[in-house]
Amino acid sequence: MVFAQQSSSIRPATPLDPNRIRADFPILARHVRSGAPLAYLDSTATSQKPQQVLDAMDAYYRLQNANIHRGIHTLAEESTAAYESARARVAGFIGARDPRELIYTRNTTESINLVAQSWGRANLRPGDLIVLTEMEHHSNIVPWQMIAAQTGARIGWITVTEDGLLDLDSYARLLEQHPKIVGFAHMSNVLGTINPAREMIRLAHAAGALTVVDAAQSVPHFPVNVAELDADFYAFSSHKMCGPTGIGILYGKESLLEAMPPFLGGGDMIKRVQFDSFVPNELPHKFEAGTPAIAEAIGLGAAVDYLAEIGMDKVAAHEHALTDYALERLEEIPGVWVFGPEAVHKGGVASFKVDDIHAHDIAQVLDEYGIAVRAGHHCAMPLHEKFGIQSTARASFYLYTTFDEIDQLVEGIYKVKELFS
Ligand code: 7TS
Repeated sequence: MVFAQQSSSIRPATPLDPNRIRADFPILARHVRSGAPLAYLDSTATSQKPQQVLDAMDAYYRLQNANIHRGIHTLAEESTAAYESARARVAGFIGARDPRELIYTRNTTESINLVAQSWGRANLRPGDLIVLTEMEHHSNIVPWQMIAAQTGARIGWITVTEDGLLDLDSYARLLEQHPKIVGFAHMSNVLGTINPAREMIRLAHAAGALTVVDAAQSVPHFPVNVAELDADFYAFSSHKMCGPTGIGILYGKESLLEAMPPFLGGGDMIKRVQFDSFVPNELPHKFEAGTPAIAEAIGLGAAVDYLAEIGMDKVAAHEHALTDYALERLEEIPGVWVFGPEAVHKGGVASFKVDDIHAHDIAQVLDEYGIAVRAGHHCAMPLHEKFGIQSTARASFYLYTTFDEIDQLVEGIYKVKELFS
């Protein structure tokens, strides 16, 4: 039998008091299963939402609800102003020069599909090279496989090293073949690796390629500035950054978006329609066909205000302290192996295996103790295949995560080991 040891790990300093932050998140007070306090360690899949976001959406539906860009009555004007104000605040949050460079989509997945279909159909020819990395989420793989099949383009892969970093030599070799576009995750949702985005974009541009960055795990977790990064396209989801589901962002440089054909057709995205033709609308509306997720955009605006008020540098430092502590504590447990690089290269993600116990069994036992982790391939099957791993359990951290929850996880893993020994 294996017992939890009294840990000698020291809790690193953090600029945030997660217990104060937790007061903003009603769901975190829940108890689950047999009454265990919830330890929500699945924020990489989706984050929890603070009262401020819930209130903004509730107030919108109670007081302002109307369709946008269509009416001249008071409610329509207020709804439109709130929807556009949220866009401007998100633009400020990521350092975009102009809110017109932000397209509302449903999520990261739709943002990347928009680039692949709209930019890809107009620009990719047979034999053209698309460069991706082996650590991508399916949402930055499948849209490119689809457009490659449609256009005859091919995909080349930046390899991942044994320690979970990108092999930049393999990137250099691919760049010598002059790819048209390079797509990569700013931070991996499995390994936690934070990739050197600025340098990778600089190298892509020097080789004449555009870049599309999957920012699903970066914008929620550390400060980003798209203008400094010089990113061409930058895609992320509201639901992972304290906002509601159903809304995401595609940032694109104005000149690129201007030149791209519309993605979806319908109302709002046109200036004029005749029986035989249409004239697309101005940016950003050209890419926003139909009635959008208005309350959700307003919720995303409130989420961005919430995170900005706390300070993304503090969120990042808190998660870094948690990750340091979690990796140290997990590695104390006999038979536990953590996937990915050392803490210094990593955001708040720990994907792990325990002996040869199946990840779903781990997650199920942990759930009995109130601990929510994800188990599986985390929508990165090629990465798991490369490393010969079926699945891992994954704990992930956010601004409301406490050191006590990590201790709770460690205790839970000892219980798992006990049960399966
Ligand atoms: N890219 C990365 C790096 C992600 O982590 C995710 C979601 C996506 C893209 C897709 O985001 P969506 O909002 O369009 O679905 N990641 C996860 C995860 O790790 N577990 O559940 C969803």
